[in-house]
Amino acid sequence: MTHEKTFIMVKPDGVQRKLVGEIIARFEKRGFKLVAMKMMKADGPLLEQHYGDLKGKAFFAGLVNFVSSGPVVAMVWEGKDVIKQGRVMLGETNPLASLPGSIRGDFSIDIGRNIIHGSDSADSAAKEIALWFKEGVVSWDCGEDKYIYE
Ligand code: D4T
Repeated sequence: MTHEKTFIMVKPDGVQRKLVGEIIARFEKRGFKLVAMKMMKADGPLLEQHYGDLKGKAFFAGLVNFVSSGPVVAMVWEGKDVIKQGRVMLGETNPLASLPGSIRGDFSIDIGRNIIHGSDSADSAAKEIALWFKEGVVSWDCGEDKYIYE
């Protein structure tokens, strides 16, 4: 199914380190299609919803505090198996366990500065896209699709 969608967010560390273009380029070059994007400051209530499953973890307050500390770039990417493939492209949550070639493995070291978020399941992708893009996403035909999908 080539219309699967995932939510990807470049966190404040990725924005400050000017990795937005690099990250977009990796998803584009792979063949995935960008269907929504915005730069914004995420406030506490939004992040508490987004990271709701992590309430109660020792790092939760620090996580919300850091991700709300500066602009993030929120995106929705579309394509076959994009949820799982996106997670592979990101690498492991702990950058030190991430292989070179992955985004975290190439650009980060500490877990609390792992520069990017990606949905981990179809259920969380649907919830996160609805939460961050209440206005919806853009549906468009990419002329290259016939050279990406057989
Ligand atoms: P995200 O959600 O950012 O893509 O991360 P993961 O899905 O890979 O991992 P997660 O939900 O377990 O963690 C969310 C976020 O919290 C930070 N974190 C995590 C942290 O600062 N300290 C920690 O010990 C852990 C486990 C990093 C990612």
